[in-house]
Amino acid sequence: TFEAHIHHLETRPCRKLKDSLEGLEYFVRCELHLSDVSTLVSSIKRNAEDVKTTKEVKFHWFPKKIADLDRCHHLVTKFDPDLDQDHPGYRDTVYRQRRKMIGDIAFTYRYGQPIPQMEYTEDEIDTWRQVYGTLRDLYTTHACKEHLEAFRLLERHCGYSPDNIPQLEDVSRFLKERTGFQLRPVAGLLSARDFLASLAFRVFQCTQYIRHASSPMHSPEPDCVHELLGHVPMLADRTFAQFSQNLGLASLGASDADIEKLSTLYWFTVEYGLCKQNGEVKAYGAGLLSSYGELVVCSSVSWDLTWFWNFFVLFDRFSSQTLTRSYVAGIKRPFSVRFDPYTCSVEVLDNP
Ligand code: HBI
Ligand code: FE
Repeated sequence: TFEAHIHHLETRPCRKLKDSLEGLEYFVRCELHLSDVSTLVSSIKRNAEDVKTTKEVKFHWFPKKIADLDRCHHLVTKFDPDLDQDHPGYRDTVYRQRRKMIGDIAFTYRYGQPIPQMEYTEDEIDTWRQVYGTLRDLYTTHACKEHLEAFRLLERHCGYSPDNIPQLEDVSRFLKERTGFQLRPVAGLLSARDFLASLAFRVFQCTQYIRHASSPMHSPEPDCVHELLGHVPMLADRTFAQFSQNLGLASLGASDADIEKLSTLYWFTVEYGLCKQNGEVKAYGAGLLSSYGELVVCSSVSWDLTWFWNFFVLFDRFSSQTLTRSYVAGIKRPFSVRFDPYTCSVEVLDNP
């Protein structure tokens, strides 16, 4: 079964069979997946004398090479401090100016440039110190082993410490060596389509500003605490890196509805994923690992809840296999994509 949207339907007397009362011509304009066209046509053919079709192929533009990510910069402004009245920085013009200044660095950034170094203020480092100290203590008992292992390396090699906000360029170089992932700066919450597209190229779009000082333990939008403490350590794991890239590849050129599905999958794994290691519930989702309140409660979660089992299954084999089979297989595209690691570009293969 498949879905088709009829935009126009018209019947008119058949020109060939003018004298016959039965002969009608149907003129239909509809929208459907290219991969379903042949099924539709053959089912109509069973009832109609003759079927003529013209088609207009329509799918979303997507980046084909890594430098095309310069065009993937569409932000969702819902949670940014200029518009969201609940944002802790909404009434703080100094904060908003600072955040805008850091955001502008991301807007002018082009692929291939080094990520500009940030000089953070004492206040910003102070916010960092508070979250860092609190979360780091919790990791020992609450974080999955992949996160813990990467965190140790980041402290040794990348300037992760209570008194220093790591530089994105250093972190990017570290990840590149570990899993081929790299960072690029982004000005705020990116659209799901652009965000997922970057993952296809093993690029993680990373915010560089920090949350408001009045709320060190929580931020309504992604900030560098969320990215550096939550996402980055996981991206240093090979299996997780492959999983992330697969999500990204599945998103290229997908319909809006399929992007929505992939975002949901992303949400329940990359952001809020839990897993069981040596009989204990551990967090691997960045939303948990970067938020005190959520990290504390997640280990008291009852593992009997079946929906948590689903997270576990996804985590345990969250490499290509599970995803490709169970989820990505449900996403229909009139083409398939293949990543070429030598050129960091995507080959588009037309399905026959
Ligand atoms: N944008 N900067 C940024 N950071 C994220 O973690 C992020 C994003 N946009 C969308 C997103 N995450 C996901 O929640 C999914 O919608 C893909
Ligand atoms: Fe995130």
